[in-house]
Amino acid sequence: MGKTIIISNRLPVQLQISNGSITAVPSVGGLATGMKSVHSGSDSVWIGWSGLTDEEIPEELVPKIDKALAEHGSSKVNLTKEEVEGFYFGFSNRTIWPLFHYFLEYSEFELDSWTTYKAVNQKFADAILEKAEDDDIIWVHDYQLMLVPQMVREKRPNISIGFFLHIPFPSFEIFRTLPWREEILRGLLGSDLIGFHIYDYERHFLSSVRRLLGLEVSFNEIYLDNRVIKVDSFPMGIDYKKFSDAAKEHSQKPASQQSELQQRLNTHKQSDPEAKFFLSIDRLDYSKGIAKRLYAFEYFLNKYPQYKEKVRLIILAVPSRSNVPQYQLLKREIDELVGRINGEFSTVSWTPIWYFYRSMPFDNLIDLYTSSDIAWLTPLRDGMNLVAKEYIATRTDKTGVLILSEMAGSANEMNEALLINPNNFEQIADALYEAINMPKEEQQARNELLQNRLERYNVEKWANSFMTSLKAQKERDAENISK
Ligand code: ADQ
Repeated sequence: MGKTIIISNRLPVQLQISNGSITAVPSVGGLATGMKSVHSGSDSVWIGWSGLTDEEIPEELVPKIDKALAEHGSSKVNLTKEEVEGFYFGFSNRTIWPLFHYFLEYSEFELDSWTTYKAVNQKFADAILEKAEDDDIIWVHDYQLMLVPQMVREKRPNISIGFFLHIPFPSFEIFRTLPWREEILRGLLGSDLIGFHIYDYERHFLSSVRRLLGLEVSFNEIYLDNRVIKVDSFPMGIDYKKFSDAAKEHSQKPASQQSELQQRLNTHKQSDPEAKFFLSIDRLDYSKGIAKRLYAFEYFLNKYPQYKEKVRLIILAVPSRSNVPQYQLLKREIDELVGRINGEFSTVSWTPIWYFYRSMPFDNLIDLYTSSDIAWLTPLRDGMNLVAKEYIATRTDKTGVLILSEMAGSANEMNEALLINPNNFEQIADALYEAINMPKEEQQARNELLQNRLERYNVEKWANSFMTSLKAQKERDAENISK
């Protein structure tokens, strides 16, 4: 077996350029962590975009940047500002992202951005081909790179290629509206193994392959040009230990070492031991259902007025894709809603919503997870949703209630949470009431089951089981060829 080549839109490191010196800082995201067991040592390379366009990188710094990236086993694909515009902000985030999250009305079908998407996918494929040997294993990630598997296959028919989609794959009725639907399917089918978070996405994909391409599909295998392509689900986990260890350490910190945020949270708790914190953390994205959640909160305060001055909703929204008009509109809608609800309900001693629009350091994330009685996550569609899993991992004394949308992939594995339909305000208000009043023993019994599962199926396990399945698929193919 040769080396492993991982490909994703963004590299797992961030470049920092100051006064002519370059540093590559590893990203802390779940994907980078999960891939550690796959991407380590000298027998793997990660190919992706650095986050800086060609125009932003001074020519003379290129060798230094390449060297800094190489130290982290990374290699960059160069993209111009125009390419990022058409490929990333255009086709990826104005066409595929809304469509695959069932926001058909937001999806723009523009020939120019499709053309750029194809050209940039070819750039990624060329970067792989430059480094790939026949016995290498290639793992392509996510919706920005769906044409890459076939582009590589054309030049290297025998190489082993896996693809994992981090977002939902929509039902046939939605997917069929895409003008370039066949090309996308053919691009993916260059893989030997195609992975999704859950069985439903797998099923939708197989149905589109059958109905749009007329290919032979048996159970979870597709037959194409003497190749067998396997489709399977691999629910992504989290770095459980990192979150539970951080929470344990956090609980032992003396007050003098606590963050300012933590001290404020403590002050509020101490002033009213019956007060409850509801927490929601998401990228500011229409798929996450933040606006609906605010309306549901208003509904709850009207239905259960006894909780006025008792509950507080903490919303942490991380800025995301702010170049895309839909995200700018959403930001405005949320700003207005928070203002209106706070204006309507606030008293001199109580502000119902605390709204943070920013990214927070890891320690503050832990402050929020460990201080919140209820995590309330209501995506309208979400491939998985790792925040739900992170919240549970930080509950060292096993208390806390998770209210989770049934439209999140993670709901499949988190039956012990209170699962809700994010469009049903009545049900949500009742779930909040139930969560506030849930006996401690019941919270602990539910969380114990959840924690055991999350600890076992952590992100490393996810990465390893995908790789094991991909290798097995290759071996089977090799046996078939030699027969
Ligand atoms: P996302 O849509 O980004 O991921 P999610 O799975 O919830 O959604 O992951 C968000 C990550 O960002 C979490 O690890 C969280 O800790 C971190 N984060 C959130 N707010 C933060 C903040 N303010 N500061 C710092 N970090 C913050 C996509 C898909 C998901 C799928 C993942 C993984 O949309 O459905 O679960 O990929 O496949």
